[in-house]
Amino acid sequence: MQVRNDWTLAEVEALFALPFMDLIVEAQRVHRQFHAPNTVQISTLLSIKTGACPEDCAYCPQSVRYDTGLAAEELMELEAVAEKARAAKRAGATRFCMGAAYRSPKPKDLRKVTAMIREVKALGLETCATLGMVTPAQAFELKAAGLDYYNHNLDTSPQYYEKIISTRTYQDRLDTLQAVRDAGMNVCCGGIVGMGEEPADRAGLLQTLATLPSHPESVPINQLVRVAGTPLADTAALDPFDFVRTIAVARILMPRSHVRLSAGRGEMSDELQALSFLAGANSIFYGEKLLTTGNPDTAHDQRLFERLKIVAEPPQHAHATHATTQAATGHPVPDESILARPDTGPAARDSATPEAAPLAAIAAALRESRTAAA
Ligand code: SAM
Ligand code: DTB
Ligand code: SF4
Repeated sequence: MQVRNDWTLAEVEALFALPFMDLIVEAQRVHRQFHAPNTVQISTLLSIKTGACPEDCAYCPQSVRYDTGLAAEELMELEAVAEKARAAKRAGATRFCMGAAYRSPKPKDLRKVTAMIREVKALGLETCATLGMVTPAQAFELKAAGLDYYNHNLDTSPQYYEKIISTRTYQDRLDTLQAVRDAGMNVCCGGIVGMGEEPADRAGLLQTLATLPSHPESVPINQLVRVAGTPLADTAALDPFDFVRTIAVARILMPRSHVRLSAGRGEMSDELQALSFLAGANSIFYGEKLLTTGNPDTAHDQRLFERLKIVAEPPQHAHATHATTQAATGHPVPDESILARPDTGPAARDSATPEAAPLAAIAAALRESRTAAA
């Protein structure tokens, strides 16, 4: 059995159609096969260039086309970015994500951003950037500067996409993802739910992600942040259980990936976030701001982690060191982060990840568990 890249839409829709409890139990079972339980990866976002974006993404407060009251800001200076990255590290983040409101970066901007990447990397943080569309040459430039992850979202299903963005195509996005892959970077790619899409569109988004030649290492599931002035400002709220279902299905389809409980946490109860972790989310954005909108207070998040006994995942490049040293000494490796760390067992199981069960096996397991319970 393999981690699958051939999921059909019918299979994805069948997962969405499972009774909620069955879906969550199955997602948590898959989660524990592939990931350390109770462990969440912590990223911090910084908008390094804000607003005045020429694109027309209907959800986005940064588009120049919508009056959202947002003050545009030029590309930040290197030292200011480094200071924010140091603060994120002190607060416990292990990855620093730099976002820019570009359609695609211009050569002089890319030179400045690569300098930022070098600086952030030198702090011992994992680096991530989201700068819009990039060419293969630009992707190689970013990789050479030390960029670990490139975030570029598909946002929604191929069908619903044209209702949301007209200034670039779905294929443009797939081309950027291919360029990022070919340059040897980790791919961070997900979407937004709660944009008025149908359930079939959530299935279509996840099926597209799960049938990419290799799954994105990181899959952010954003709940739309409804910003006044954008065309989606008055969209009806998504049923929270449908949000959790989306997380659970992403977890089952892409078992090795980190699924990020991304934008929208500011409007979620602690209980809904806990349910999302139970459904297989194992990454968050941490810090009081996303790009332009709010995120929970760090103190609140730390308290939530304590209450749930969730611990922060060490950076991927530290995993080998962490696991190796622990195996050699028999003791967990201390970490300077202020967030708690696992005190039992290695945090990651990525060296010996078992394979995913196909849908037929999932269905059989569910039938068996129902019979056993009857
Ligand atoms: N400009 C670049 C681009 O679009 O590729 C990078 C920055 S853009 C803000 C990054 C992602 O943020 C978008 O693809 C979208 O998924 C997400 N995003 C933007 N506004 C959002 C909102 N109001 N709610 C949820 N997610 C949002
Ligand atoms: C992603 O999937 N979500 C983040 C990050 N990638 C760049 C952005 C969320 C933005 C939410 C709206 C804002 O703060 O502007
Ligand atoms: Fe621009 Fe990115 Fe916002 Fe679209 S999502 S308007 S490309 S900043």
